[in-house]
Amino acid sequence: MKIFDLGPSPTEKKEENIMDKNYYVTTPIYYPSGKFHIGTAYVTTLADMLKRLKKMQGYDCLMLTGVDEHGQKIEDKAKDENMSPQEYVDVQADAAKKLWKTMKIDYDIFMRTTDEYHCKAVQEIFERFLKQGDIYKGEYEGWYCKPCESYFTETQLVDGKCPDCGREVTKMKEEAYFFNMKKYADRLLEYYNTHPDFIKPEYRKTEMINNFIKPGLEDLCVTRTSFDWGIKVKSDPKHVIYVWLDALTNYITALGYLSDDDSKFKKYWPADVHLVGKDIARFHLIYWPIFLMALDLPLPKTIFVHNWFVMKDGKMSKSKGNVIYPDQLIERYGLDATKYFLIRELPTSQDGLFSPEEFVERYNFDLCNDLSNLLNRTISMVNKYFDGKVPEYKGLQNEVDEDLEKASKDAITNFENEINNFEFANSLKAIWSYISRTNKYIDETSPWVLAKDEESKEKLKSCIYHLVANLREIAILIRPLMEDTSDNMLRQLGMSNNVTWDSLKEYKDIKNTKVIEKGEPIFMRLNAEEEVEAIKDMMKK
Ligand code: ME8
Repeated sequence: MKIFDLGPSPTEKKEENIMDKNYYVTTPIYYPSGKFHIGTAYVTTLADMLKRLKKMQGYDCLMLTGVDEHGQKIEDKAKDENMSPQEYVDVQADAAKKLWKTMKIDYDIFMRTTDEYHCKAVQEIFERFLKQGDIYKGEYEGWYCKPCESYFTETQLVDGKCPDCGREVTKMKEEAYFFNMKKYADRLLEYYNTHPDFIKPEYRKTEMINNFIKPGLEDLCVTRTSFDWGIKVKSDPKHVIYVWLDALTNYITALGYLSDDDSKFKKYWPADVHLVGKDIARFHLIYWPIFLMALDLPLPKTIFVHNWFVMKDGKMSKSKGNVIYPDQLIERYGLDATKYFLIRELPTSQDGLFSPEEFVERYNFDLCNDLSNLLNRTISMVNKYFDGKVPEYKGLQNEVDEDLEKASKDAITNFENEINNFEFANSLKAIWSYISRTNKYIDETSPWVLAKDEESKEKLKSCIYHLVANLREIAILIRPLMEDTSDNMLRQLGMSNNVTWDSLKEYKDIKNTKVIEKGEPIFMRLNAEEEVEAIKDMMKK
């Protein structure tokens, strides 16, 4: 029985539009320069959540992540470690994969830019740009930021320092190839203006226009001769291709673009969403679309720019001793609590704060008090009043039931709306306000009072049914982010974990269900003081 209409399911949509059944989500490919902290783990967690959600909704999904292995930074790092660059990146790529395994990240492709098929495609793309006249040879003189591997003009510097990372820059001159960005500036602006979903959130578009496009796009230097570790220009091998041209194209080479088998490219391109951090917005919102225009390829449907996790004393850095790594949190508090915190605490409008106090508070209030206790109280009442057997749906007994069912419907709509608006922290807020509403329902209906009077038996059945139905719905809603918790909840409720997004339509259909005899807390209350100290210790290590 369908109780509310979620619109056509993707399976129904398939017939209408064959393109709609695919979903391609990407993370940036990481610099393999050491352990990933919680900030860097954020975007992969988010991509994984979106992929799992779309998968539950019936889409054919593909998630791409990987490592960005070329460039001077990597060459230098390898030297520091007494390794060849290839040895260094091999070790780092394994470490990245290990973390994603710990975090149960369900990626489909792990890109390594040192892979031969990628290098070959990048070389071909470069030659095509040369042939088309988009790339020309010249001489470059400018202010170079080594960590960012970027040149800047005098006017782009901020207080004489790199505008991206704030570090020292040096004056350098070299023969180089340039990409004629100016040629595409008007087309890019036109594209921004005619595609409102292209850049999210909207304010990032304004930043690009005001800071880079309006003042006049500079042509981009796309080769280097000052180092070796990169993809060589086929027709002029003393030049190495600029790491960003190499890295950005991974989104299409990973799908087999320019390879013998480009079936994935045909199926999944253009990407539904590229997720990128604010520091790399310019590369994705300006250079990448221009490269794609030059290749005559469609642009990704959306590029979502996220903010950063910062600490009370500013950016995370080893020298400040304020770095926190996801595996440390996972080991002590579990995967789902860690992922919940990451998505819940990073708003779309500003940076998010990581503090040990906040982490412990979210754990104790949201996960333990609100969610875990709701499950526990419900299971114990089903056992106490009905020997563990969940009563069947009894219809609405009163206004409170009516209000609760409306809340159930709203929770799904609100969650989906927030996701569609790229408000991921708010999407969790929507679920948790539903959890609070359900907790309040227990107080409003006072089942322990209903249980005393035989005449209110039907009301008691309805009350317990609603609690179980809400918990089942909550388990489905949190599933894209917290699958283990969702599994655990469904198991305790005596239900199958074989659920899809469409299962949300079965709110009134729960039948023949028996909950477990004794509920098991899914999150145990933490001793706040002790745990705040424990997290502070992790940061010092
Ligand atoms: O930028 N909070 O790689 P990367 C949130 N190789 N996100 C953070 C963060 C923080 N504190 N610190 C870093 C690169 N990030 C390039 C990408 S894509 C074609 C090439 C994010 O390893 C950062 O914003 O430096 C970026 O999105 C991601 O971590 C990887 O950063």
